[in-house]
Amino acid sequence: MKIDVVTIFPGMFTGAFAEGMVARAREAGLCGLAVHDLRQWAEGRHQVTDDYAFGGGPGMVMKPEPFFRAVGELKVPGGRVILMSPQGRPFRQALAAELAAAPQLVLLCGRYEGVDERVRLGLCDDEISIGDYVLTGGELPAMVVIDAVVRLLPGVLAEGSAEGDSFATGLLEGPQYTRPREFAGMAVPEVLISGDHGAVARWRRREALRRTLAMRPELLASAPLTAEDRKILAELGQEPVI
Ligand code: 9D3
Repeated sequence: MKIDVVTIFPGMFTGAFAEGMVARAREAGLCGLAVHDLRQWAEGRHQVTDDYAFGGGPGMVMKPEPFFRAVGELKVPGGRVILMSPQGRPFRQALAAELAAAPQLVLLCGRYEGVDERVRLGLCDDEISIGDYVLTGGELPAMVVIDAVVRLLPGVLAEGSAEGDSFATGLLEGPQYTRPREFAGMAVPEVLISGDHGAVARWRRREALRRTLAMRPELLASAPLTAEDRKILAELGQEPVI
């Protein structure tokens, strides 16, 4: 997988991917990441990438030509060109998994009031939003997409780690504990110290169901649930949520 980012603020990506899992994946040759300054494809001495909106109104619109030249140069066969945009498809774990199968992602980041519509119509395979809040540009969303996709690439995580992901199971994850056994007056639940692996697994499942019911009940509608899960949920529905 090769990821190419096109942005007028390439420096924003430096710190984000200088350390951590994406940096290690790059060092191990598991993915390539190149961040490109859109201005290199802009024209004139001032390398202008934006202009006034036709029809008037406040704010600037990003010009189409630099994006078309960038993609013309960067895209490889089978590559997916994605516009980061507040109007895009909501980014979820399933979309991250779909993107992880592509040979290349070209992520286009907008700024100002947006990007000329011809970029969306004539250049992009997808348009992605990371959620319903207003940011100042597509750079942070592109970093979010890169982080979520790169950890799914073969060899980046320990074998099997991605399968247990919350959202891959359709449920939130339950509580985790490490040493010490007692801290700030709070003890680690006895079952986790019992050595009874079956009891631990049942407890973890119950806690995952409890949390999902409390925090994200809408996830339960599409989570794959067993008859036993449904029984537990019925019981939890009676319990006061702490
Ligand atoms: C004036 C109307 N705004 C549209 C909602 C304009 C506008 C606001 C913010 C245009 C671009 C932006 C910058 N945001 C992004 O480029 C962006 C984004 C976001 O703001 N939220 C969630 N996901 C994304 S992906 C790209």
